[in-house]
Amino acid sequence: TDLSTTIADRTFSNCMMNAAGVRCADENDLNQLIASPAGAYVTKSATPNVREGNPEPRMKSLPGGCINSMGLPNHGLDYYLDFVLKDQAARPDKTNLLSIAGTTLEDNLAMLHKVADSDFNGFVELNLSCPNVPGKPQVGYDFDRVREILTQVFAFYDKPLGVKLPPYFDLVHFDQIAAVLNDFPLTFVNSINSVGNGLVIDPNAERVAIKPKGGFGGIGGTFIKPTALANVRGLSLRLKPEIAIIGTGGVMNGTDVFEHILCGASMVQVGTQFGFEGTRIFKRLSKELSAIMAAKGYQSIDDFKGKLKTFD
Ligand code: RRO
Repeated sequence: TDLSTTIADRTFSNCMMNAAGVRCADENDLNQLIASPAGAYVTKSATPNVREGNPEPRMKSLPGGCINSMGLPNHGLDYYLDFVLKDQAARPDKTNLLSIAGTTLEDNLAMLHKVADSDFNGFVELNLSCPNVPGKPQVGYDFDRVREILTQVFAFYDKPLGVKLPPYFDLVHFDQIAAVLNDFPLTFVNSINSVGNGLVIDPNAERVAIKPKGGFGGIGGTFIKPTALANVRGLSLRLKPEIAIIGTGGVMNGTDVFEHILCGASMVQVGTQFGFEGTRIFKRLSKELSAIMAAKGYQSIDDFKGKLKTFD
């Protein structure tokens, strides 16, 4: 079976990759992704300068999931831009993703100018959905602000760019975000980031599980799959066809990947479970997805992408 996928004019040898933030913060992590069957990698969301992030403990694993309030710890844009430029020179046929997450519009514009002026020809994933920087709301929930940001970005940025979105929970919000996104030449949208500001507690200790923000943090893992699928499907039904969808959220096994693609995803990212298993997960998921496709007589992901059936 053929697990390759295409977004815009770029072909990826495998439709699975890491989700930003998980095992992608330094060269060692990124080199392991390059050596794996993943079809691409995305780098840890970058800010203009090095950031320490929030105080520890800032991540807690749970059965089937996790809560995090990392607070955007990263090596700064130059580190990731240097890495992707070197990799691009070594492997010119590969497309990878550079995630940026300025905490202000000015930071995002400054980083995008730097990327625009560089030789980078991969995809930028503009993160509009980090839930964990104290005092900074998730931009993706402010539709007018998203329009303002994209207006300023596309005034000068003309390389492939997508946005990482937070989960939406009302169909009216799907309508509203899609109406904004459809007004711009986006290459992709990635749904979803972690489900923001959940609270995990330890009943024995009668205490929260992580330190930042009084214990509130982004939730990933099995519990968020229905929300992720709803967002992939909801956006797939509303976005113009030129905008590809990357599906992220609750992917533990090949069936989960299959479901994301049925909902309309062209590429599927793995966060929490990739954190648990490391790069060996891509071999397992590839085997599991291939087995499902073979049993159904599907040769390529286009045979079922977006073809979810309803009762209507
Ligand atoms: O670093 C983080 O706290 C973080 C980010 Br930027 C994000 O986009 N999503 C998330 O769950 N954590």
